[in-house]
Amino acid sequence: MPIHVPPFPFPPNPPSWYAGHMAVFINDLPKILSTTSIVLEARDARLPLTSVNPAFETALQRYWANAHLEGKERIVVYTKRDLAERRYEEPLKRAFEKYTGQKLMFVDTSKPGDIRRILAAVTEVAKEHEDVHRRGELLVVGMPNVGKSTLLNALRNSGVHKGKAFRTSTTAGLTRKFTSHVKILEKPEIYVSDTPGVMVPYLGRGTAGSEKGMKLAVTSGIKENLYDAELLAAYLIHILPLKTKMPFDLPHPYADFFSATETSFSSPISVERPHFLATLAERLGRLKKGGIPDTASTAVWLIDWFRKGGAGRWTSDFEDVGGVKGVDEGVKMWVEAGMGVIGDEGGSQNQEKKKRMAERLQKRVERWKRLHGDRAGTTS
Ligand SMILES: Nc1nc2c(ncn2[C@@H]2O[C@H](COP(=O)(O)OP(=O)(O)OP(=O)(O)O)[C@@H](O)[C@H]2O)c(=O)[nH]1
Ligand SMILES: [Mg+2]
Repeated sequence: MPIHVPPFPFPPNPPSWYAGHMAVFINDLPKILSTTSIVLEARDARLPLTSVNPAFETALQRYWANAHLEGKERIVVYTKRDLAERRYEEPLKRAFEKYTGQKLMFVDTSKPGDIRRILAAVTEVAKEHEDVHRRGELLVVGMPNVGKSTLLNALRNSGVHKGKAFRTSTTAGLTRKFTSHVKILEKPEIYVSDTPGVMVPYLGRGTAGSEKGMKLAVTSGIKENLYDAELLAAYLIHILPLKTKMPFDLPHPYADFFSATETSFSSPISVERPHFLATLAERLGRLKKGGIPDTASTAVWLIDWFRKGGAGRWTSDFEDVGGVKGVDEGVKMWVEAGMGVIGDEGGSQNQEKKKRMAERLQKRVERWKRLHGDRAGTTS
């Protein structure tokens, strides 16, 4: 029997998270780019489109296009390859090359072989431009928690056999300051700079914006506690059956969900009807006084389980175009729609709003610098 999946009741007004340190970094980016020879843009392989921040694209186009400095290159790296579906890699490579000219690489930062491939690509670029840049200056950029600091530590370990230089965390937003000048290779000489993850200031209107936020939240790409855990768990429960083919053998939580929902799928799943969470809470023995299932703590457990790959490999963003066979079409549509840049409706009111927003951001930049000092030479 085909499963009819009703739409998820997304919450209105998706929260975004554009912290002071992000505004500071974007503000300083032109200056930083002037001394950078290689930009390593990190994205999350589970969310090939959602994890792209158009701010970097804009900055590169604006500040590198007329820089009169040859030998500047960008390398796009999708991290967390171990958690994503491998069959998406080749179609994504082809589509991105075709529609954006970007050459993609995929990496599991814990795999030395993957890290050696990235280091080889970086070395090749540095060598190619040695006559222009005596040494390579690499800047990593990307959305929060995609694995920028981990990737730099791994490159350094592979290149100069040294330990961790950058702090890492399972939650988004650890790196808050620009940290420059860490050597990752002797010959050719290559130095790297770590940067704070930068979110998009506005996730977008309606379901599309809400879903973007939820996807980032379930993959820990957005500040913890912006979303209620039970709401996120409900979203997870909603998307997992669409993506994963699992045997229906209990005690797999998805199997529980599947059998629970098959009988109740005719009405929309709502956060108030947490069948699956209650079943799972019982199975996990997470009970409150009187034997009542503790769905709140079970929701946290479920999200953690998913983030660690419990549901298996998972790649999103192409559901609307039929999954992996629709990658070409999905990337094409996304590029034509402006690569995730949220609509510029034009008009004087909009211009006015933009101006006010820019002024507010500038104030936040100044305040953050007053409180935390300037970026140069600081570490976090
Ligand atoms: N499974 C998996 N986890 C990874 C990979 N790379 C990084 N991580 C994990 O992702 C989490 C975030 O890593 P960080 O290096 O702190 O991420 P970041 O991009 O520097 O984050 P911010 O500084 O907050 O922007 C950590 O728990 C890492 O262990 C990977 O390839 N696979
Ligand atoms: Mg970091």
